[in-house]
Amino acid sequence: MTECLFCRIVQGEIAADIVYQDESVIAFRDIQPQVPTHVLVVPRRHVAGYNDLTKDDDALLGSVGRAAAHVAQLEGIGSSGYRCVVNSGQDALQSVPHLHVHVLGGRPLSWPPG
Ligand code: DGP
Repeated sequence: MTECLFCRIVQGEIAADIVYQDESVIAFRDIQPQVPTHVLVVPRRHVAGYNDLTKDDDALLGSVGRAAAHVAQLEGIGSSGYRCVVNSGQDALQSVPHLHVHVLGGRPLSWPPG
């Protein structure tokens, strides 16, 4: 059994509130939402993070990006605005080593981030 938390969600071993899925990605609500809309878009195939991307992942990254925009539309924040965040490594507080895009919105967001 895989030890990767998000691989286990992808495989259905751990429950999640799934808002969208297709052949390449799965999108589910973050368990600790930081804003009114907080969804994680995760590739089904395990990639640990941005530092691990190779040319073979170009299509995968495109699928994740398009899915994030689609999720924003589904969640009703596509027009009002939203932020896509990928935390990478210790200083960025990446806590789950499986690539994921945070789709954040539902209220005006400040800049720069903390
Ligand atoms: P990051 O810190 O960028 O690696 O974000 C990981 C996010 O994953 C964090 O916001 C909390 C969320 N998370 C952690 N465990 C679970 C879980 O079991 N289920 C769900 N839905 N989200 C989780």
